[in-house]
Amino acid sequence: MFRRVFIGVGSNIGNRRAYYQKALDLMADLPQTSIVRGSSLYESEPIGEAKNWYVNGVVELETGLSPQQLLSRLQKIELALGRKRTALTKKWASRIIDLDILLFDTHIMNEEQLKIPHPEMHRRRFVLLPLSELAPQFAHPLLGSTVTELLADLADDKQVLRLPSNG
Ligand code: PH2
Ligand code: MG
Ligand code: MG
Repeated sequence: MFRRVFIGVGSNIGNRRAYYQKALDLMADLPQTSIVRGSSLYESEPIGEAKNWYVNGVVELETGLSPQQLLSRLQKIELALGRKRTALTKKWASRIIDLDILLFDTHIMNEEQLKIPHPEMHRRRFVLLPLSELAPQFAHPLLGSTVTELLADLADDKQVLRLPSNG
């Protein structure tokens, strides 16, 4: 059975757009998985201690992988792109690439290694803005509000700026 999944993508070190594109290419190569659509890219003010601004976006996948299988594949892609293991343990550290499962259909999971929906997604403009391009009416499985509603209620005042698509 194929599931509709949304992945949050972020990079704030080095050639951020190149890492972003490479991550997309590697996700497209995953077994039983295809990319449905990608959002525009955004440049976003960092939340947390990192100083570099991020390039952020959201990618919609269709996958026959389980949530655990997908998580482990995404972690392999992060490492293949050169993300350091130390950065995996430091929550707010800068990173070459960060691939987060935001939504996995309407699944709810609350395991130590994998919480779905992503526990911070409804509080982050850099997630909700790109997600609203792809799935504005998608209801958050725990909160019931749509992405559009979450965006309207958002307290996050950090800047999130859409990048030109060819720039
Ligand atoms: N990711 C974080 C912490 N802070 N800030 C922005 N703007 N974008 C991110 O992707 C991001 C962040 C932890 O994953
Ligand atoms: Mg993250
Ligand atoms: Mg992550």
